[in-house]
Amino acid sequence: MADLSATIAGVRIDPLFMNASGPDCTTPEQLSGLLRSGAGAAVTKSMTLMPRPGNPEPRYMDLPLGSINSMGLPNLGYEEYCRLLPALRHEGSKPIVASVAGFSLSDYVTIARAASEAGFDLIEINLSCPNIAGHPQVGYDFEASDAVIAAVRSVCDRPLGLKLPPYFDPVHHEQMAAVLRRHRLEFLTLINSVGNTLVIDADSERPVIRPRDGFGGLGGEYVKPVALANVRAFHTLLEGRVPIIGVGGVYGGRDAFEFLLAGACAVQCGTAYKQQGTRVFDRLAAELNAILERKGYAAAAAAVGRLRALPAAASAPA
Ligand code: RRO
Repeated sequence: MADLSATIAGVRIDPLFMNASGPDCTTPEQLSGLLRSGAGAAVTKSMTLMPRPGNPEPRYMDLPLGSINSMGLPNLGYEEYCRLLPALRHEGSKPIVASVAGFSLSDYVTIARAASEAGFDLIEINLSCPNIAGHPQVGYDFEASDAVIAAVRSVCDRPLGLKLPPYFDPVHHEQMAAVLRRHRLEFLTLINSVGNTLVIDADSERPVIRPRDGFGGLGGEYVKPVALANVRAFHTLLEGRVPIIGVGGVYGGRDAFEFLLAGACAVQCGTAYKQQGTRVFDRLAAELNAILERKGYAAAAAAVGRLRALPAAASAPA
């Protein structure tokens, strides 16, 4: 059996799989189910200052190769998640990750401080919710991101990380990496759904989800190459110094192995968890173990960032 653990800021995640903040991690029952499953950690739905019912339905749709959502941050509010934490601890010793969202700098500070004081094992600051009208994704504004990171860092004693949106241009990878180098961060989670996509049902001639005229975040197989590229870009730009949790299109052990090669040390699962439930985690661990054993890796950690270069091209005949 290969060692499937990851360690982030001293927090051991074994196996290295967890749910992505998003589907089915809002209620105490859902979080308990994750803690009792084969996942190595559980992540909460992004929590806001006040409880929210979220956007009108339909707001999630399975697609042939993934999903689209415009959930609109339905959650119980940060005070309830902080209150629930001691009871969730009774489900076992797995790390519990608080996902934090906000509509202002002061929201982020209030919630991050409370989550840190409550004792969540890791705090993941969501800078990339694509689905709230009038609130652009913070991660696409580098100055605003810098300000949020500085402010939450100053009130957060627990390991702190960011969940970033996908970037599509190397200039943006470099600009965000420059921001990240200015701060102490224990991890990055890459990537959130690809925001503001539109899926149309040709039969009904309508969008498949209701909110925001059908615009929503795309997940699943569609986004895996985007996610791998973002993991690779930040792993390279930050010289492997900041642990990365990869997310986007993980359905099997082979997908997870690709994320390890790109530079992730742990992996989250969003659409596949939504579609298959908690049993997905046992399958992911078994499949990743089989790949690592077949390839002679004693530990998942040994594969992190080990993407090989293509061999040099044969020189053209003179
Ligand atoms: O709740 C959502 O609509 C949502 C969030 Br907070 C997020 O970060 N990413 C996403 O795809 N949906």
